[in-house]
Amino acid sequence: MRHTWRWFGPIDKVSVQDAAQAGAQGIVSALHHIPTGEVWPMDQIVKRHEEIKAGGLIWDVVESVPVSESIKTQTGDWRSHLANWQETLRRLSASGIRTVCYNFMPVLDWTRTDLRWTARHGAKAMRFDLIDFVAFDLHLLKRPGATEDYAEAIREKAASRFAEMSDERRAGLSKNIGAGLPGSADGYTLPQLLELLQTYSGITREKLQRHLVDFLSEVTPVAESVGINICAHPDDPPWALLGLPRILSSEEDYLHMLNAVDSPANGVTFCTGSLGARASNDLAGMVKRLAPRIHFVHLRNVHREEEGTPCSFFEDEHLEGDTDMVAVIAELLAEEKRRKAQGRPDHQIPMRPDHGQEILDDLKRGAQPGYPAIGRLKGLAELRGIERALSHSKYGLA
Ligand code: DNO
Repeated sequence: MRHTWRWFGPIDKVSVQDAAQAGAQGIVSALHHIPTGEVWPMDQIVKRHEEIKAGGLIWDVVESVPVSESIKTQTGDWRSHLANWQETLRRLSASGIRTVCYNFMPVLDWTRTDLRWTARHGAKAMRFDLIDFVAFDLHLLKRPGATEDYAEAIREKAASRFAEMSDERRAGLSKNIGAGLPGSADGYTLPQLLELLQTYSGITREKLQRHLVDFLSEVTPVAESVGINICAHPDDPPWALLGLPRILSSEEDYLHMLNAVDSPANGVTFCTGSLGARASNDLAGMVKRLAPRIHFVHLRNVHREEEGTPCSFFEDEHLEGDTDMVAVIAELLAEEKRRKAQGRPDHQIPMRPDHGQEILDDLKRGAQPGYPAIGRLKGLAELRGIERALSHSKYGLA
């Protein structure tokens, strides 16, 4: 695998050089300052390449070129946004990029209720608390129709949780959920969020799935012609939120999108952290079955705190939690071997240690939530260790 590391650009408190010291071979980045829907200016793309080179690495993967809400709902300027997305692909290809990640989650990108929850030994981890989330939906956002989405027992728990919550916690919850986490396209105030939810009122799961297929039918031929692999990130968490449909949460969802636009360029960002929050997802099996179309991998582990879906979960250490990381990596290595035998130019699959708990000096650095230096370094080191052992010529799988 190619070991990559997410860098948010010059604002990131963890530098490219830090990433190189941590063992990364390449960088994952995006032009987060360009408004969603616009074409990425070539000079800005070139500048980002140069910033990364100055730190001693190269820009391998783009995460993400955001897909606008207009494209997802097929309203307003969506056709020009689509043309801009295609043009951005052409420009990225001209600059040497071969892998572009995106997601198709309506309104909210990845969602957590706690950004710095205290885990073992005082480490800080991200967490999703189902009851807090429902309390937010029912009592802070006050989304019309929300009551029908939850069973009575959950509503009762949420009501008493909300009653006990301090004003500070209430404000923090709204910020964590509405304002967008690092890498999300946009952040919203509660009234803006409610308004945006309205724009999805007629959009069922099936309709959103059709819109994804329409999007892919337009962008995949361009990706293919310029030698880029595009790869859809799963929903995080992998279930419907705030009454919005989510359509990339399971193997079945992925098979639907891959079969609908059956080109090798149309692929998957396999994020074990996102998919792992859904107990019915068999991650190693999914890697095995989706393998030829996996273009990018996020390795992260979650610990599900209760049975069933949806559930509360927290982001565990990379080798702890509910995902069998050894099994996942073994399947990925098997795929790399197959690709090599087939002569595929993309036989080395880019992966990044996704997120990390804040530990040691991370607790003082104040990096982007989920993206500390040492917590990720530790994750990368552990994951690399598994890879090295499994591919050892004498003691490994080979
Ligand atoms: C969180 C990330 C997401 C991801 C986007 C991809 O850490 O995995 O922000 O980058 O959903 O488009």
